[in-house]
Amino acid sequence: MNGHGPRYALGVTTAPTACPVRRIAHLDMDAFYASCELLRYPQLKGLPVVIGGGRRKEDDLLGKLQAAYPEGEWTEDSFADRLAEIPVNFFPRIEGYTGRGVITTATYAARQFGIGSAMGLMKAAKLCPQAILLPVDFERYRHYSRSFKDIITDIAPVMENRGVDEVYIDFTDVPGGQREGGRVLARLIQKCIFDATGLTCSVGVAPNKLLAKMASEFNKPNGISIVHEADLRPLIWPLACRKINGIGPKADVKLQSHGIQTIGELAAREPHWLIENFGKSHGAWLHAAAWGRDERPVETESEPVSMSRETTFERDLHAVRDRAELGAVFTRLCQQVAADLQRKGYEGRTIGIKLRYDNFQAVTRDQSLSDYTADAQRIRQVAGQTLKRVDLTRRIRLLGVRVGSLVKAGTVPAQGATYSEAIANPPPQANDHGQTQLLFFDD
Ligand code: TTP
Ligand code: MG
Ligand code: MG
Repeated sequence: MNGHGPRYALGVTTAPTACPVRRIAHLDMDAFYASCELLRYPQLKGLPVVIGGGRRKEDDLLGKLQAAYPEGEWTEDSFADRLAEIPVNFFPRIEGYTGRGVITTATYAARQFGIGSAMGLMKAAKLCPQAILLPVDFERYRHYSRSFKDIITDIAPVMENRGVDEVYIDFTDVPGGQREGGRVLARLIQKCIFDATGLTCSVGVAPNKLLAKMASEFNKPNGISIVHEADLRPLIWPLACRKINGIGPKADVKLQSHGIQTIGELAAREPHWLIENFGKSHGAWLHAAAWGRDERPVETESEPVSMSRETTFERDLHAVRDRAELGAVFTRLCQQVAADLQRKGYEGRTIGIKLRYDNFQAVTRDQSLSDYTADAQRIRQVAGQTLKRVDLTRRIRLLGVRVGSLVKAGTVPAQGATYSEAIANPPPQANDHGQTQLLFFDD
């Protein structure tokens, strides 16, 4: 599994455009964590699957397979490549679950049984004992999160991150962004994300963020809904007030105590009444929201401050025993970061590595150069130096390469001395890991 993507500093804000018509999209991935899992276990498609809880002893799939097939058909080495072949009946079921774990999400098949996010696993076990239970793997979801967002910004650059599986996108000035109210561009983005990742998402396009966020839920999963101002009365007003992003359970209880159930009922209240009862700013906001008014801009992040690539191994690797494999992965990560930098037109002068050990402890090391680079070999060489400063006697779960202190390529004059970093940086500290220290540096 690979992860990559630029890191951004907060900054630039885009102001809403008066003309052409403002079209804002909200895109949300469908059953996100579960869909990421189904990419590696396609045999579970269409089945009730829930994601939650920690890794349990009884979830040891390889152990179960080896016990069932003692002829040595299933080995640790080939396991990662054969996940799609694991028979469905080997997957752990939720039945009999005891503990306090909660569900992060469930497939749409599981939702038919009334299972959903934030529900206790024990309750879910009662609703649908045959549901398959998989543990969470945040690194995997972060990887796909970065992938789908990169695809979006390649097509429509004004994107605001709203968490792991959703974004706002300003369609207003994007070619095709106005066609069919945004449907054409929404369809293109859906297709590009699906082609690249195999994941589906739902998109709502509307005059502003508030309405777009509601619209993206109208046709889940894998749907598109287009909302115009004129749709307010028929489409939005019949909805419960809770559908407005910003009206939480408490505010809803209070609204209900005043006999306000739907957004239409909220819209019918006089603004001064709302202000009297809910305070000046909240009351005014409630009124504006009920009338579908929202001027908030789509806030992009400014220039990336770093770009990185990382990979989580399907089995933990050892610096000496898996040296060739690790060396090859390391080189590939450097090449990928270099390609990312070149594609996006950046160079960096801080080169770093990240390691996560088998006990999940993570370490990072970096080194700064006196000049800027986007060259794979150079990144590899400097990243290799930083590896001397970490413990390589322990098994490694994840390896990452990062280039930071970025500038737009070509904006810094070339330096005469290439290796003056030897002066700028103290030599790597003494390494007491003996035989492993030459790893990666001599190939
Ligand atoms: P959501 O977008 O709310 O849900 P979803 O993507 O699973 O399903 P939908 O098709 O309805 O959009 O959340 C995104 C991910 O965030 C979800 O896959 C898991 C995680 N999450 C939690 O861990 N806990 C929660 O309570 C919720 C709501 C989500
Ligand atoms: Mg989602
Ligand atoms: Mg979401």
